[in-house]
Amino acid sequence: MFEAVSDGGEVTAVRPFAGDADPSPVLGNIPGSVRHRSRVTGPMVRRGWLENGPGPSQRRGDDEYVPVSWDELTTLLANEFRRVIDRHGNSAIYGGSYGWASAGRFHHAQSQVHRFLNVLGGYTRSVHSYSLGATGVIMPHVVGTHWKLFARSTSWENIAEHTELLVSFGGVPLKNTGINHGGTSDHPTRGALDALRERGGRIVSITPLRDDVHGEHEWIAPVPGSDVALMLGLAHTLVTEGLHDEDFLARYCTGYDRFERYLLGETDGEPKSARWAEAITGVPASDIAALAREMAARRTLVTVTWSLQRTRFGEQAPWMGVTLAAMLGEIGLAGGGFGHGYGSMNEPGLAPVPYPLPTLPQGINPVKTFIPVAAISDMLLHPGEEFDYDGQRLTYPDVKLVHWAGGNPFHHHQDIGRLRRALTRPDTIVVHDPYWTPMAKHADIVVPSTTSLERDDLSCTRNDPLLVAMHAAAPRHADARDDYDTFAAVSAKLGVAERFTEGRTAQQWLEHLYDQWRDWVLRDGGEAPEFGEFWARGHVRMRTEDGLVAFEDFRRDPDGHPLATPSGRFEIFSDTIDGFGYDDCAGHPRWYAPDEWLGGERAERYALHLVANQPKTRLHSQLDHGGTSQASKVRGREPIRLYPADAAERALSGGDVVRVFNDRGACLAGVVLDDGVRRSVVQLATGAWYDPLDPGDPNAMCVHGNPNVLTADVGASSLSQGCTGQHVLVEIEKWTGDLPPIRAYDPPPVAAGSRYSE
Ligand SMILES: Nc1nc2c(c(=O)[nH]1)N[C@H]1C(S)=C(S)[C@@H](COP(=O)(O)OP(=O)(O)OC[C@H]3O[C@@H](n4cnc5c(=O)[nH]c(N)nc54)[C@H](O)[C@@H]3O)O[C@H]1N2
Ligand SMILES: Nc1nc2c(c(=O)[nH]1)N[C@H]1C(S)=C(S)[C@@H](COP(=O)(O)OP(=O)(O)OC[C@H]3O[C@@H](n4cnc5c(=O)[nH]c(N)nc54)[C@H](O)[C@@H]3O)O[C@H]1N2
Ligand SMILES: [Mo]
Repeated sequence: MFEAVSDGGEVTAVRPFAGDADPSPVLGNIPGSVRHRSRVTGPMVRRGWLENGPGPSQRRGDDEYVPVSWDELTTLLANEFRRVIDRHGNSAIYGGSYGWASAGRFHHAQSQVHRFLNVLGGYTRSVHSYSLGATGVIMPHVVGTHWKLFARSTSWENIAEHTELLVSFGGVPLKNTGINHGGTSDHPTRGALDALRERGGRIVSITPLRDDVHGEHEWIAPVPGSDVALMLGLAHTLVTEGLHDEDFLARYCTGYDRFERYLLGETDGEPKSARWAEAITGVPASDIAALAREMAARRTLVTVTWSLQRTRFGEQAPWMGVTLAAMLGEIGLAGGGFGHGYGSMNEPGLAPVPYPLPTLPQGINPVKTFIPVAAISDMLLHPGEEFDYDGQRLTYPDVKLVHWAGGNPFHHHQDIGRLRRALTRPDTIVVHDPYWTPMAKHADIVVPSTTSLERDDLSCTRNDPLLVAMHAAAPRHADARDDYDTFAAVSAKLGVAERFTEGRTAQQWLEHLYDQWRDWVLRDGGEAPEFGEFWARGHVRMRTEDGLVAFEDFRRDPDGHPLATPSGRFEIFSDTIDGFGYDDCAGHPRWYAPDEWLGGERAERYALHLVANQPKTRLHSQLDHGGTSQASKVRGREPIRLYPADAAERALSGGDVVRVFNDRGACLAGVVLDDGVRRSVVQLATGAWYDPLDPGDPNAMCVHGNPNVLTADVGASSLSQGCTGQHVLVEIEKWTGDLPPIRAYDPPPVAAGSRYSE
């Protein structure tokens, strides 16, 4: 949350929200963003599509755009929806439209597009997120929920006061806690960790990057992707030394005994001892055993960041994390137990609001076809084929129209070369975005959206006490429109305007959603002013449930407050998952060696493990052209951090531009040396806008540094099919050719003297 200072139609400065203990540096990207040259200035249609009509095309990403009027654009859209629905049915529309778009409860792009497509009779949707693809499927089987693990987690105050030992897989990176969807008014993480240490608490951070925890802590850097082996080594020490809590395991868990047989090697002849773990993780067995003993001796919180499940076999780390915490027996006690996502977002540890938030109703989708969200390329490339998902055999639909509003698949999806081939298949691609992102440059119909800075809206999020009046800070840029207005206009052409708008203007919707929310507050015994007063005041404070301890009720009364699992207990062994018979996700957590890791054969060809984590300097790809993001670039390229000795072996120095490559693709990046990076690991954040050297070649090198030209497009497992973009093996070499210019933020070629500009 911030206050915008504007001048001449542009936001020129932002001030963090008053009272925010630790505002996010990402705010520095906002000034200058409204009128940036990468804005889409008006409705545009790809020339090939305009001239030849809908159909598969190799020209996407390498064509000229023709400006059209808003009336032409909405007519083209209405006709194309009618054609696709009449000829192919609603399941031929893919409207998953994954992405973060921007804050604001009413103008939220995904809610808008889903509501619109439901009014038209529905669409093929997507389930779960790139954030939590594996967790979203596994944790309901294991703990009966996934979102409550974050939204109703043990509070930061409680951790600061009671945790003696914080053992964090993935660290607690402050860089990520700047962010929460819907805006966030305070950032308590830094203060809580400092307070924990001042009290004598200790932090052990298990991660390839030392700066995943700020300040003093113990850093353990196992081979990336080997955390489950490390956890098993810890668990093995607990059992063999009699340090596990048998009462807890018997009372609150099911299936521990079957897991224990695996742990002790009774099922496969291989005890998962600390020594066994040392061979896989590179962490000395004595350190593993010592840590296990300390964990048993002190009030310990085991946390797992979301990054660990954004990998192949990603289900295993959170499952094994819960199992380890269950063996320690402190789940449900102050400062102890299990956490998932501390340091992944400014959500775990923050107090939730007890009633619903203002929400645009999305309507009902009568189409039952869906895909796991990260199966987008697979779906487009393999219509009619079957695949596994959470115990079901599903079939990919034959999608003709792809509709995206508020996301950037060129940021979020893996193996961009494959994605580009997939995007040649549909008849029509529609993209709403304020900016000429790479996805917009692959669209047939480009709808210029306003940014949240150009609209009035309401902002809030589940784990923040404030509901904020977002006053527009600048007039609409050029010929951009609110997505709501576009959908209303297309609905009108299709004769369903009343169902989409319910007769309300955007302003009336804000008041309506506010009034509905106000009723909930008043019924809860709280206070909230009338809309007019709220709007003038700027924000209103909501009640929050402070001081939560996760699973406290369950611990106190497991029969009265059972978990929503088949057994009502933590499922260390799940009969349900076991019954699926998958060879990549068994009935209990176990170690699987991935392909993209230093311990396998592939590392002989590509000897560096690339961690493609979240960027410190922006939110995903958003405002990559902004001040904070640009300040981090090295000769215009995304920084790649590496260990000095790894650089020396390749004759590289800080400031060099390198080619990062494997058999899927290549990108350029700028070297930053850092001895806080584990040996043989390199770190290249996501979010540099894809910038192909030759836009006509799907396998072109990205001259800017987008790691998703390198990542593998494979699901976490048959269970979840979750995104695995966090890890990939690469090699790097010095770039000795001419340095290609960065064209990522330039608009594509636009036809001159068009009908529209005349
Ligand atoms: N390799 C690798 N890949 C990853 C990850 C990883 O760890 N490694 N992480 C993944 C994760 S966790 C996530 S969440 C995804 C994020 O992927 P995305 O959410 O797709 O990324 P964003 O850059 O946030 O894209 C949001 C888009 O919405 C647009 N937008 C903003 N406001 C509006 C609006 O009002 N209307 C419209 N129509 N558009 C708007 C922005 O300009 C931007 O293009 O990436 C995933 N990809
Ligand atoms: N500044 C900023 N903050 C963000 C976002 C952003 O784009 N920018 N995106 C937000 C979103 S949508 C999400 S989903 C969350 C994502 O939250 P996460 O997925 O937790 O975030 P990452 O930064 O990808 O990863 C966190 C850390 O995990 C470590 N790590 C990677 N691989 C391994 C491994 O194999 N083992 C261990 N032990 N550690 C490993 C890395 O060092 C990395 O810094 O972040 C949110 N916060
Ligand atoms: Mo995410």
